[in-house]
Amino acid sequence: MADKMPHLTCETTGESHGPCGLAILNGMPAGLELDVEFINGELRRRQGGYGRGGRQRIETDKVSFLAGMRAGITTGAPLVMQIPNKDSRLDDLERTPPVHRPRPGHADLAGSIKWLTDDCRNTLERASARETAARTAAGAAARCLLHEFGIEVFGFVRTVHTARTDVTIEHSRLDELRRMRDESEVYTPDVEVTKEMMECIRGAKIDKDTVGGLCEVHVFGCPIGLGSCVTPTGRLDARIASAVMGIQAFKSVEIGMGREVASRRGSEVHDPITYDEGSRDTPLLGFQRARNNAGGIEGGMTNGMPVVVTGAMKPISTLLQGMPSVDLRSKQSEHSDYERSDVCAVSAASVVMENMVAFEIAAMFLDKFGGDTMKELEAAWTFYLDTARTI
Ligand code: EPS
Repeated sequence: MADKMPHLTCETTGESHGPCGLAILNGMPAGLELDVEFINGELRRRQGGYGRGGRQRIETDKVSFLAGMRAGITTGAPLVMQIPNKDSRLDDLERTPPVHRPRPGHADLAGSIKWLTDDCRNTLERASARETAARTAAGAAARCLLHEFGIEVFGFVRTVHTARTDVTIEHSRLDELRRMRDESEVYTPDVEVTKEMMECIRGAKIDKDTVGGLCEVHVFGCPIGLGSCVTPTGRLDARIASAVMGIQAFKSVEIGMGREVASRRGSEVHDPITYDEGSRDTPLLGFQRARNNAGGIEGGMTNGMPVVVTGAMKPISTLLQGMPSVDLRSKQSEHSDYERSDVCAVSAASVVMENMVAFEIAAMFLDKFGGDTMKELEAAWTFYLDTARTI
């Protein structure tokens, strides 16, 4: 089924040990002030989290704008964002040698066969989660647009291995939750569970192993009607699922109650609708929901409730103890090669996911209201909300 081109697109390029990562955004309206401090703050958060490897001590990720911006304001031209790599050494074959023993779980094996070589290096350089620096910058830029319309995004770590927080995320407590999350070394707004999660990571490190976990993202303030039910690819949940699964090492994504819906009755799953004239001015336009099992999306469209997304990250596939593998040249059994890596990168992944979900929301926002300029966007948004309130 044909779908119209989305207004906002992003492509990235760059190798983990090449000179830089680049993000190229098409479709940003002219007249948006980009908060460079905010974008760099997200890049800083992405570099953090207990369990990261040595690379993050080398890099200090900061964005520079190569095109599409003038004096801090978007021009409407493609926006090109660059993040330099200090650890740039791709052409130095001694320091960045060929890799012949693929790591189970990594792109190494499939990529080397796909590109018809016994050296996994080119594959792993591009498959590396270093690429997520560029994507985080892109998502954070898109968030600058969402800020203008009061849409807020909050991501955190729900689980690391067997440790889980049961914290509830409420819009009214967002500042406090953000502060707690930012004080936690694993980006979970729960002091006690932070310690448990760190213990899981520490234990894995001692055993030369790795651990994964669940990241959760909540989006507050979306108007009713972002996304569409008329084409499969126009569905917001489909776009979010694609964006989250597109993050390195993610193996599943769920919206709201997620796969739990399969084992419950309809009356337990669907969120009853009531009407309250007093909340006519909120994103709900008065149509209240006492619960949010749908995770804010019905029929592929926002329903005014917070959008809630959970993504599962597998344990990093680079294990210090190695895993049974074969040498691609000799076909003999060998342990997989070790590349410097992380024991756990779930905290960093929660920042990437937060910004990826934000990017998709911004893309859908522009699909519905977008024009060439922020002025047109604001006019379309105001017209829509004013008209929706008459229904
Ligand atoms: C990462 C940079 C990489 C890895 C990690 C994430 O840097 P390097 O390979 O030079 O240590 O630390 O990437 C992976 C886990 C992976 O599988 O490629 C980053 O900046 O996030």
